[in-house]
Order: sequence, then structure tokens, then C-alpha cells
Amino acid sequence: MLIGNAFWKLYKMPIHNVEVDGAYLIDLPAITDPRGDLTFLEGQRHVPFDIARVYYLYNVPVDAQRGGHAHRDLQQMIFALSGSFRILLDDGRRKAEVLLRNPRVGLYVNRLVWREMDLFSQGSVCMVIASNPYDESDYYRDYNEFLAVAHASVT
Ligand code: T46
Repeated sequence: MLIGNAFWKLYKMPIHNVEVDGAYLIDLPAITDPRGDLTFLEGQRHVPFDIARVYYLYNVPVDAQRGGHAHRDLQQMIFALSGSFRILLDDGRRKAEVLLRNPRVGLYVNRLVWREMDLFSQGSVCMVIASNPYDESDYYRDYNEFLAVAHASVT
């Protein structure tokens, strides 16, 4: 399966690298007319996986901190459908910070990337497209355990 840069080059989607391995920002199509804007995404066309699950975060207090984990296998694409929030990314060697605030920009996050989310604006809505159904055993919720696995996977 193609993942990351190879996928986006093949499908000619505009991508913007962030400073960690396994995470990219992509611009989705937008159809704009006087009635408003429409953005769409299709599995294996705009996201490099088959879509198995969609979930969304809403009614999030502005001082909430979410995330604080990485995944063993899960790939995701994260959107700010309304408002904005910050995502801190960590591949075990480098860290990056992304402010999501445009509903047509998605953040692709591969497996083995630690993520933390904060600075939610009032009324923000975060939508996530995921490659697998929910499975608690797929989570690394201990940062040191994640670091050990991330370091082992690049050596
Ligand atoms: C991620 C960030 C961006 C379910 O039952 N089904 C689900 O699909 C999800 C995502 C969660 N849950 C349960 C598990 C927990 O009891 O909902 C509760 C809250 O989940 P969690 O604390 O993991 O939520 P966040 O916002 O910290 O993290 C979520 C995703 O879990 C995670 O994969 O990348 O959003």
C-alpha cells in the first residue's frame, strides 16, 4: 500500500510537510458557489486508506487537553470542521506543532506518531477519518513505551 508522500504524488494532491515523519497536511478540493463551499473526500483517492470509521469532537472546553497517545497501526486524517485547535506531533525524534483552522485542510497522521491536542476555540468541531474501527489495544498511552517502540522501528 502506498502511504505518505508517494500516495500524494501519485494522486497529485497538494501536500505540505510537517517536521515529523508520518504526518502531512493536505488540501482537499473545494467547490465554491454563491450558496457556500463544499469539500469532499473519498477513501483511497483523497486519503491513503479505506475509511473504516468517522468520529468527531464537539462541546470541547477551550482549556481541554485531548490525545496524549500514539497508535500501533491506525492511520487517521484530522480536520477542523469549525473553529481551530492545536495538535502537537512527535515521531519519537522530532516534534512539530500544527494549528488546524481550515475545513478543507486535513492532517494525515500515520501509526507511531504521538499526538496531543489543545487550544480549542469556542465551538470548535474536530472530525477524524480513521483506517480501522475503535480498538483500545491499538493505543500507546504511555509516552515512554511509545518512545521505545518508535526508536526500535527506525533502527
Ligand atoms: C486520536 C484523537 C485525535 C470510542 O469508544 N470510540 C472511538 O472511536 C473513539 C475515538 C473513542 N472512544 C472512547 C474511548 C474513550 O473511552 O471515547 C473515550 C474518549 O477517547 P479518547 O480519550 O481516546 O479521546 P481523545 O480525543 O483523547 O483521542 C481521540 C482518539 O481516541 C485518538 O485516536 O487520535 O482523538
